[in-house]
Amino acid sequence: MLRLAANRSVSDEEGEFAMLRIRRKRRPTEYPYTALAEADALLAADQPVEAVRQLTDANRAQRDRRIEQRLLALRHDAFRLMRRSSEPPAWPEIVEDRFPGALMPEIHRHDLTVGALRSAIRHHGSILVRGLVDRSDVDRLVQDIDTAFDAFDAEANGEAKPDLAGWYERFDPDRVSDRVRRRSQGNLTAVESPPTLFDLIEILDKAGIRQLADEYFGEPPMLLARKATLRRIPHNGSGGWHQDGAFMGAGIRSLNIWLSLSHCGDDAPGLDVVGRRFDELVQTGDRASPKVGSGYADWGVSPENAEKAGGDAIVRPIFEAGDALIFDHLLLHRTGTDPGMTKGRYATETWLFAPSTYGAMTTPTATGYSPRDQLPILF
Ligand SMILES: O=C(O)CCC(=O)C(=O)O
Repeated sequence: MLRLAANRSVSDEEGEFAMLRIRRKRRPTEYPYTALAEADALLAADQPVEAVRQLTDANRAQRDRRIEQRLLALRHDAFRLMRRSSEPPAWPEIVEDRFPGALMPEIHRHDLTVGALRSAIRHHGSILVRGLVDRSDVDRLVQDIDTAFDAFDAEANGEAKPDLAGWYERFDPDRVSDRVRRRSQGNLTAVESPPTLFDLIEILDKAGIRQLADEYFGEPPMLLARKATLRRIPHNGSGGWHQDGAFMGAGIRSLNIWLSLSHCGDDAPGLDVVGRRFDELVQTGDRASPKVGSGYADWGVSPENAEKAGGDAIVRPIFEAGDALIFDHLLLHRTGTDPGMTKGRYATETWLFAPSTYGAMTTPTATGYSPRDQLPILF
């Protein structure tokens, strides 16, 4: 018998190749490979949205980390491949104020319509929606956030924890976020935990957010991958006044679904909000402005300028778990803290975006890199 390498014969090698062939042949007939192969075929046929829909159905029926990872990659591909108009749909010019006198209009989830949303944002800057998400979904997201943070920490400390596999995965297209600093402030990017992202999208869908955002924008919403955030901030967590449009681009169309996952605003950090509509950016770049979120000081607004812009209209609502504040990139706000607070707070921040306004989010440079680009992906 022909010897190939120490202690290996042709029949050994043939046996291995045969096993490989069997494994390869068997793959497409087993879950999740069947579902993944179908999604690949749809992507090759230029149907990424259908591929995301089918993989979502498959994962809903049987959760699988490989599907959740592939879904994220597909969402990213889908935005890059989609044919986008650069003409934003016309918005109504005249919008009635349905909440005269309110600093922060407040409604129950059952009354959340596109008319109420548009009216509140156009005239007051935001809308507080009570009970947007129910208790079991709140519990699921809190558990997901804890697991995602554990997975991030395990990876950062070089610990192998097989039970946490897939719960933290670096999203490579984001080449700029300082993950360690964000984590130290109690923040993790939602797309970097594909199982959490899956649940978050499912839960917001169930709450009617997809349809609402679609009607509001007049086009299907995209999700801003660099900006969607899981928050587990400590009792003394803080953040300065800002408008997100200062670093995303003031000319975009956006909606942030800020979802509280624990009681906050009195004993735990909530949100301070200027209860007014701004149609443009207020003065930034003040030397006194603190560093905020993933932004830089020149995007923040100093307390003095915030006070000047809306001092008599600053509100700090009390949120219960499941309540949401919906606003856009022009709302002036900050994390609302007091030295006497004793509890931490869980929340998610989901920024949705109208794809026809992508041009206003990019500032082309010689290298092609745009620091404003928050990496939209299919929602
Ligand atoms: O959760 C927080 O404390 C800050 C939220 C925020 O700044 C935002 O949603 O843009």
